[in-house]
Amino acid sequence: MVATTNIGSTPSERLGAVLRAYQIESDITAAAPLSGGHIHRTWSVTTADGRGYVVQELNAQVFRDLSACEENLRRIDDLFHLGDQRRDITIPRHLRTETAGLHASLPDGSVWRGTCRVERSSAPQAVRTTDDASVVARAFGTFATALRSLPGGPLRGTIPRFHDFEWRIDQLREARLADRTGRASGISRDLSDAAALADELLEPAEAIAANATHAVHNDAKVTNLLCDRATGAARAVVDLDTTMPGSALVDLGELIRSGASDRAEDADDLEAIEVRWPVIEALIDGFRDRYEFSTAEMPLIRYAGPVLAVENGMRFLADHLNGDAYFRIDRPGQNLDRARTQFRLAVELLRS
Ligand code: GN1
Ligand code: MG
Repeated sequence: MVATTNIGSTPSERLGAVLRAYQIESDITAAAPLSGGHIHRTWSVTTADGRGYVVQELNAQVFRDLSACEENLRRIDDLFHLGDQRRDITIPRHLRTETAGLHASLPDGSVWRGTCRVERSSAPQAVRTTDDASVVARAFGTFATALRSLPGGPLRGTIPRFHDFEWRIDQLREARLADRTGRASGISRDLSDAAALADELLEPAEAIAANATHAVHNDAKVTNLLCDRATGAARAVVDLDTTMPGSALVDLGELIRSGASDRAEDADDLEAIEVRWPVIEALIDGFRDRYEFSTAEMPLIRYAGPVLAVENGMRFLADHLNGDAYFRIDRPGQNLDRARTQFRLAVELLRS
């Protein structure tokens, strides 16, 4: 169900229109963009009555089935807010429109989603210590286990073939052949690195996909957890649009590829990228502390990080070839740097 409302032209007028769609009439006193996501645009908004919200303008090119997202999010919201609340993590509570919809659409065609802000929390930019690693991995393990008790059958798929490794290989090959931006000849070394790594990891990637039988987060980057600013304790798992059937090994792999190094995802000093084995161990132990892998999954744990690094690397490289149409960039060459970082991480992770 989508609500419409009048819209102004400046950003804060648009944000005001979004809040009114959620029946929030109090004036906005502060609004700040939240950086980090590559797909949606996100703002933190404070109103005159002292309340805080997070609103997102959704990228409907990437999420083409917004009704699947909305249905899933409603069920996940109910699980965390109406069901058993004794877990040590939650998710931000979704705002509802007058007709109880989660999405609000403005007359300019934009579609929005809002949640209550989780106060006194922030997303850590990186895992600094093994203790940080345990906190974040336990939180995502708890999230995956909580989803096992979701009533009402499987969640809907929100993006088709999202973690289909072989399809990501095909997409990269197509991008190289189409060469829409003429960039292919300048990155032949990266393309051959990608091909070699993809070849090495195709078999474990397919074994991981064969275990894709439960609802998981599917984008379990370490920055998708909000932690208490004072204590560092996990508070809320965020960025739930891709929570759909998948493999918990994918979530663990995302944690490893995003937490293994203390360098940024788009670092350009590749030589400085080192993987921190004690951190990786803490990520694996923390996740397993809260989520029980099957015996078939256990031998695949060691491949989870490299598989997800290469999968993301292939996606970044394909997007670089396609003219940066999918992942938002702040500077030219950023998707190429992101791809190189992922391939470098995979090589380091495979040294074990
Ligand atoms: C995207 O928007 P964000 O940063 O949460 C992407 C993930 C990638 C990630 C890489 C829907 O997530 O799959 O792993 O970038 N999300 C989508 O940082 O494609
Ligand atoms: Mg995401």
